[in-house]
Amino acid sequence: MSRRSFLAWSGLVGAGVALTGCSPHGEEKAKDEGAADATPAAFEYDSTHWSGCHVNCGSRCPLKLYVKDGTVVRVGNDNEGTDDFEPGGIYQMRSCVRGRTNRQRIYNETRVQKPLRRVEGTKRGEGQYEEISWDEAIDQIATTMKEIKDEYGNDAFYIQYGTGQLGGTVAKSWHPDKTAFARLMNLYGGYLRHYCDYSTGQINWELPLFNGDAYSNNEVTDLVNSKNIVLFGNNPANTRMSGSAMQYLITQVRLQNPEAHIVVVDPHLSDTAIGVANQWVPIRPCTDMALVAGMIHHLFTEGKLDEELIRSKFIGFFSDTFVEDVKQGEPKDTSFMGFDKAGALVIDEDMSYEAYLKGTGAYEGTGEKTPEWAAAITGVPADTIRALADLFVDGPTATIQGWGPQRHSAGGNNARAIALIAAITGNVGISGGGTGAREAVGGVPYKVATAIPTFPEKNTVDVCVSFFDWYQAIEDYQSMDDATWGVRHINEKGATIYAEEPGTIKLKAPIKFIWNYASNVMAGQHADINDSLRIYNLPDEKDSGVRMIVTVDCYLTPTALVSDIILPGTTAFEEDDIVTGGTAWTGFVCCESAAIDPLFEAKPVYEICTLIADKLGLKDQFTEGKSQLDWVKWSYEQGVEAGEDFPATFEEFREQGLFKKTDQHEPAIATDEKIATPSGKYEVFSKQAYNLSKQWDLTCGGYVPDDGRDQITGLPIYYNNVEGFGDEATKADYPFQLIGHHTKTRTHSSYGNVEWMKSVAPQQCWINEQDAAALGVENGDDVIVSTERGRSQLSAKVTPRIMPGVVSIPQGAWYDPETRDAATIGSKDVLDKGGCISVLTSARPTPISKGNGVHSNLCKIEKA
Ligand SMILES: Nc1nc2c(c(=O)[nH]1)N[C@H]1C(S)=C(S)[C@@H](COP(=O)(O)OP(=O)(O)OC[C@H]3O[C@@H](n4cnc5c(=O)[nH]c(N)nc54)[C@H](O)[C@@H]3O)O[C@H]1N2
Ligand SMILES: Nc1nc2c(c(=O)[nH]1)N[C@H]1C(S)=C(S)[C@@H](COP(=O)(O)OP(=O)(O)OC[C@H]3O[C@@H](n4cnc5c(=O)[nH]c(N)nc54)[C@H](O)[C@@H]3O)O[C@H]1N2
Ligand code: SF4
Ligand SMILES: [Mo]
Repeated sequence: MSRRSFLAWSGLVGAGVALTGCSPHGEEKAKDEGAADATPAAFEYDSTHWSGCHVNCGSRCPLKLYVKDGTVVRVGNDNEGTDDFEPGGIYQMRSCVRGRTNRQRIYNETRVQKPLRRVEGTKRGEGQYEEISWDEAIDQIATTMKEIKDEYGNDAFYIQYGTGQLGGTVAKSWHPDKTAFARLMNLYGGYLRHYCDYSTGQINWELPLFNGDAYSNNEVTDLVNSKNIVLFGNNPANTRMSGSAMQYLITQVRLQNPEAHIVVVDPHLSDTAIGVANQWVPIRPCTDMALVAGMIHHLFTEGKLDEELIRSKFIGFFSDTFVEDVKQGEPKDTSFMGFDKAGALVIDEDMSYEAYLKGTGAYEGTGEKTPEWAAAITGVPADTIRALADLFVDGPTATIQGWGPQRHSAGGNNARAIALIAAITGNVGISGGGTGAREAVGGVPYKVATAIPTFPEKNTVDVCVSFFDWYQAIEDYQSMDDATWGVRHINEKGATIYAEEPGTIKLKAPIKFIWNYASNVMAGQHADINDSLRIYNLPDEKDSGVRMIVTVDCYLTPTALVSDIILPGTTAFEEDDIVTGGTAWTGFVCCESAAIDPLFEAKPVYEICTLIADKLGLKDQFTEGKSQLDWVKWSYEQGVEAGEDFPATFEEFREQGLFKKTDQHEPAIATDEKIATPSGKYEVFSKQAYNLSKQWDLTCGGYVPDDGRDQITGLPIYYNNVEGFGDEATKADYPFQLIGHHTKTRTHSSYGNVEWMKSVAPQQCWINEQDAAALGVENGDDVIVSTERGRSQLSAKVTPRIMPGVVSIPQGAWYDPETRDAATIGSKDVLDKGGCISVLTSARPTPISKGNGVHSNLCKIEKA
């Protein structure tokens, strides 16, 4: 049956055609479908099924699949409801164009068809696999798990970050602690957990140093009340593309608030800037904190700041109260960073923001932070800085930061500084203003269960690592403690706790076993692929080297190819599940029914975990007698119990599939009544951060060179960060700042194997016209981009839409080395021909959050 569906589909595009390799046919087909839109009768189907796009753009759009003879013949979107954007309106949860291309994901040439095992004696990354049966695969996995548990205990197991099935409930892949694997592993005694994620690595911990909260902001619908809207590195035109999401909302804001002055501060002229902004302020990557200092210097010297507000609600700004101020900011217990049990870390010099602005006190000799000073660093003209600053005191002014600014080697200081300009100008807690965090998108949630129970209380592993640092736990777990790598305690509720004494929280075992479910992290979305390959191929010894990597994915991704066992996973369209979402005044729940049977030998992850549980003697506990569909029903029942107005029977609920609701609430306004910092005030100077700077070993136990380039600073100031604008030494060989924006054709690496998407916007390195001219590079020329870590080839997009000195490679393209030869695996000289930025990025952890500063890179460009 499955095989037949597959062939039937290939018949649709021309028999014998390589499905992803042949764009001409794909394109023709795309045109046919366009024509079909005008004449719906042009395609035939015998059933429709609600399903959804579960990848991690976050929107989880419902999709309607049309099936004929067991083959998906069309993927449509939500076409029920209206197009009205208003309180009480139920508008369509329309998917983006990627979602509509899912036939090319279901019937993709790269699908994993059978369980595969790495050929013995070959290296991870070489790509040599043999087919094995499901029985053999499950047996080998369970046997290895038992061995590892006996030798190392549960600390040696890791569930990798993976978001390809973020939208699922039973099939959920993110958060890893809410997955079927977490349920299985907790029943088995537990696994090493990680804190935070690739999205918000720095802002999550470092914005709260200033205001106690990384995520609250005014609901996006409130932007109709703003006089000015300033977006720092926020590009919803790319990152929130669904018809129900932010891009739609901000377009509505443009229409409904035509007077608003919208500014986008971004190194590249993003589609958001083009689509809705009045002004683009090009800025050098990771210099926003210098821009903010220049702005505040201007406002302060012009007397435009409200001194009373600052004295009552902020600490660490003024020199005269500084020493007393910071006493209030002392972390009181281990729920805060930098707890100083002995009370030894006393400050008696002036480290206030005022001193910083003036270049006095602790900052003697650093000069005044005038707009001219900021201009030299940021590349933003001083007059533009002054005019931008004035917008914040002529409000209400909304401040929103995307997560680009924080994904840098000093990104936490960016995040804090952007929130500082919003708060210090009195824009927090008012309609039309906002906190400077990312926008809040609202929504009216359905109270169904969105994850199966996972028994975290059974997890015996009480320490956790940063999401970004698992690689070090393969190579040298003994170097990892709280003061070197930010290892933390984790309690039954999953809350992380800091050390009472620096250096006392340690890992107990190396990572020996990794589950990769719906994750392309390990040879895709992490960083420094070459060094990662070296780490994956370390010999399996007592204290280092991984023993087994198991990947469950639909596709033979670069990460699958570093695994020992690859298991064919079903796509979301081949299983039953339930998904929720919504924005502004709406919410939806979609009860999804498998549109087709699993292709080839693919299995749903719940079934895979059940098979393993069975081998481990845990089947009954794992399933509680429930099938996947029973869990979907259970989720529905939770909704009924919580009072949702659902049909009386699950069968009717499932039959209808998509439910939407609405309310008429006023846009939520983020308040500053309760600030969850130690002082309860805005901490311009963070004593927590200052203490860490004294307590922590910023070389990460010797992993990072002792070059003073990683700093933890009490104030959110600009410093000469790793591979930043001021890194003159590295710039001698690698003169360009390289960032990597999230692009429209993919969600990370997902959809990266869809020919229709590739044909719309090929993978290209954005480079300014002046820079290209100097290099003799023309639009469309192939270039090789290299950093100290690797080389990648792709074509150049020569454009005025990126500032000179900066280049950007859209992140998420599939790593495609010119050779997978065993002898050169992990070599920096191997050329990647996929345009994959992760060959170029650095795995050096950020100083406070131990996260991913992957937008901070210096590179050189050569014509290929
Ligand atoms: N189409 C699509 N949508 C997605 C995703 C995807 O891969 N594809 N991924 C989803 C996920 S999981 C996430 S976390 C979000 C990611 O959302 P973001 O993290 O916000 O996306 P980025 O593109 O990394 O960064 C946003 C902007 O910041 C700019 N930028 C980079 N560095 C700086 C800086 O130092 N200062 C300033 N001012 N700007 C800077 C970039 O040029 C970019 O335009 O998007 C989500 N949506
Ligand atoms: N340089 C750089 N790196 C980055 C970022 C950046 O901005 N720059 N952004 C980071 C961010 S914000 C994030 S969130 C991460 C995302 O990193 P990942 O979570 O790895 O995201 P994807 O690349 O989308 O990989 C998802 C995987 O799930 C698989 N998958 C999709 N659907 C299914 C399914 O139904 N079943 C199964 N079994 N598998 C499925 C896909 O094939 C794919 O291999 O990347 C991070 N990496
Ligand atoms: S990728 Fe597109 S279809 Fe999928 S959830 Fe995101 S916006 Fe929706
Ligand atoms: Mo993300």
